[in-house]
Amino acid sequence: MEPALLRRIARTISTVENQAAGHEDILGEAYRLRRWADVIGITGPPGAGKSTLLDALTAHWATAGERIAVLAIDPSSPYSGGAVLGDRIRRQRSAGMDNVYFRSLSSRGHVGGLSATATDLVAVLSLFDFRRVIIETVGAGQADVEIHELADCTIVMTVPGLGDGVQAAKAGLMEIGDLFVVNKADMPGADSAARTLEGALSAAYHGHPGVNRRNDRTAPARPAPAVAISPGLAALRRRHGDPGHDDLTWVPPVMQLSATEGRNVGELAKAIDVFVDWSAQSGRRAARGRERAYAQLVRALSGLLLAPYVRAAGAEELPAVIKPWIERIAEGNASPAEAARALLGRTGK
Ligand SMILES: Nc1nc2c(ncn2[C@@H]2O[C@H](COP(=O)(O)OP(=O)(O)OP(=O)(O)O)[C@@H](O)[C@H]2O)c(=O)[nH]1
Ligand SMILES: [Mg+2]
Repeated sequence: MEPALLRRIARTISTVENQAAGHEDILGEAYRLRRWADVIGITGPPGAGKSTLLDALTAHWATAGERIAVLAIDPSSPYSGGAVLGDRIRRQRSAGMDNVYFRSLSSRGHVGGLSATATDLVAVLSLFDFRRVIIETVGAGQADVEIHELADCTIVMTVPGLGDGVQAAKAGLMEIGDLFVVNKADMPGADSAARTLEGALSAAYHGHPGVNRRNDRTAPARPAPAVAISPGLAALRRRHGDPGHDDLTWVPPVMQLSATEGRNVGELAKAIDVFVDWSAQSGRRAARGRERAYAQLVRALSGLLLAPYVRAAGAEELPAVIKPWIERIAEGNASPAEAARALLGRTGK
């Protein structure tokens, strides 16, 4: 990308982040785009090789001429400041590549939460013709859960010797994966880790890995397990389809690769495309989009509704409209719920 374009992207993003003049027009345009960049989330335990894979995938797509953005979530530890980020992000292959844009994002201090900010960022990057946005998260903590609401495709990564995938199950990662990767396949134990993961997945999914069509002759003729449906299984079926009802369902594949050697990275890139296509065809992408829109609308509404009552950041003074009610509550002359109803009645006029 030319320096002028890079500056324009940076300027546009800052305008939106700082809610400076013109940010509403930019978002207005971005949210009217028919299709955004595909958001690829990479998650897994610390040290699994997420950054190395992110770098390899980015280089793979950028070499093919695609414009790729990388969003790095800085954990903002109060102890280490931002210094951790430099260590966590390895960009050997994609660094300096022309069509790669890199942006770090602190996990703290976002009005309306990290995913609100990240969603706006994806929208804005889509204005600049980015084909994909890749996000790495550690797979633990609230920030990660939020980011997964945004991902169009989530890659869950594990490595041999972590108790063979049990670790992933424990961390609640089994539920969010669209694709599973056993990284460091250049080391012993990858086969057994992959088999254990496949075993765990086959207990919840029906069919062969990848796209399954109803009456698919290649799918093993195995009846769907006749167990009572747990909330977890119900969530998986909402996400990947129910073989009893849907024409198109998805069974997450387990792939072995070596991010450092670049082995199977091209195959993973292909699998991501297959999943994203399935997701669009089966209506899952649209369904996720509606869930996202719902969460964003609720956030936007609460922001607007609360604005007259919220104390400005750093200010001592309470907004005049709520002062008398604060006194009444503090003196035992009204309950908070009564005060809230009275205040809303007032603004409703
Ligand atoms: N042998 C081998 N080592 C790998 C592979 N992929 C990554 N590594 C190494 O594993 C270590 C951690 O890699 P990172 O990519 O930083 O892992 P990460 O998951 O991003 O780590 P955090 O961000 O700290 O959670 C580095 O020393 C990598 O070189 C692989 O395929 N094989
Ligand atoms: Mg990392």
